[in-house]
Amino acid sequence: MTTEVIDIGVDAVHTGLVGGGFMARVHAAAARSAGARLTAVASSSRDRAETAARELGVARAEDDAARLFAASDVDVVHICTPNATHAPLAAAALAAGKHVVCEKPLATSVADARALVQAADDAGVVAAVPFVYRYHPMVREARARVASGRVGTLLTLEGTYLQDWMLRQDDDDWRADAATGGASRAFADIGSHLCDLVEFVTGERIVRLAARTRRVFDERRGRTVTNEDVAAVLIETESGALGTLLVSQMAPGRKNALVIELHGSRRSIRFDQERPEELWVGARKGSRLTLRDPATASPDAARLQSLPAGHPMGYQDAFDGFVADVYRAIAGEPADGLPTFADGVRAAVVTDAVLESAERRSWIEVPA
Ligand code: SOE
Repeated sequence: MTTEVIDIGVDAVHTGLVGGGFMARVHAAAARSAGARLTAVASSSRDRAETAARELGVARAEDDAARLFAASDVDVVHICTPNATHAPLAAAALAAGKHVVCEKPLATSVADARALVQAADDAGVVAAVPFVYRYHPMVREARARVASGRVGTLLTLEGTYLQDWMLRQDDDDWRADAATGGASRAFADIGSHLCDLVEFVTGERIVRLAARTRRVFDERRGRTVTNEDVAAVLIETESGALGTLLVSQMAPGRKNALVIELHGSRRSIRFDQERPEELWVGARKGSRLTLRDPATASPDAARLQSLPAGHPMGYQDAFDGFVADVYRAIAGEPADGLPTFADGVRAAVVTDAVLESAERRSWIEVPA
């Protein structure tokens, strides 16, 4: 079955998708909202590809990603497949000269992630990783306030990213299999978002860390599990700020609870991904809850507000903002704060440091 696609004009970006799961749906919706024409979807079998095409409303189904990379009616490829396939698929798409959006983790090793940055540079294309929480307007507001000095010198910070979809032993997913998911699961999957946000908002690198990880179940549905369910990390940033990060996919009732709270010498600031319209600004006197409002926001936060104040924006809007910026970059327009493959390398470096620290039970210097 094919679905009719509305051609919105010769200037539309032509998008191809690889993968047909939850993330592919989010990418497809974002691509459409950015005005792209979705031309094809590839998956690992004919059956899966046709199901994905039907569900995503894409006209052409391919059971071989290579055909999608070779297609002349595809400008940009979105890779939404299991982690271990990201690097080879992204490398092949870049070799074919396509712009690439690759789900995180960009690769399951630092070396592979670095090779992709080089390949993207050589190809001269846009290569982005969806660290999409950067696209919540109130995250930009927090970042602008830190950059302007309103928060003061960073003293401490606290970050948590909690989910519960792996709580029970019979909860299973390809991410729990090191062969498809990689050596790290919870940290690579969601801790990477948290570290990206901490560094993006503070403008500071994490320079050293001490981590403990925990695997609650060694086996899930007959599958031997070797990667972690939980990670707790002490961190120090380049200015000497100290912080803690807690990452778990086994926290009952927490669905996608990403929170960062920064404490500066003048103000504190707190962003909660499940309450994305708000920013808590703490002060010794007069703490306030600031609501999203284009009329009062910093220019960077205002530019990402596709809806007026009081009309709540959320996860999909952040994704839409990210993909719109990718397509802006493809058109040669500015896209401030776009997370690129270099940010994918950074996430791989921090993830490696967490695993190494947990294994050696010691502090680790995180390479720049
Ligand atoms: C699953 O943990 C997941 O879908 C992540 O892979 C995403 O990156 C996150 O945004 C939501 O949770």
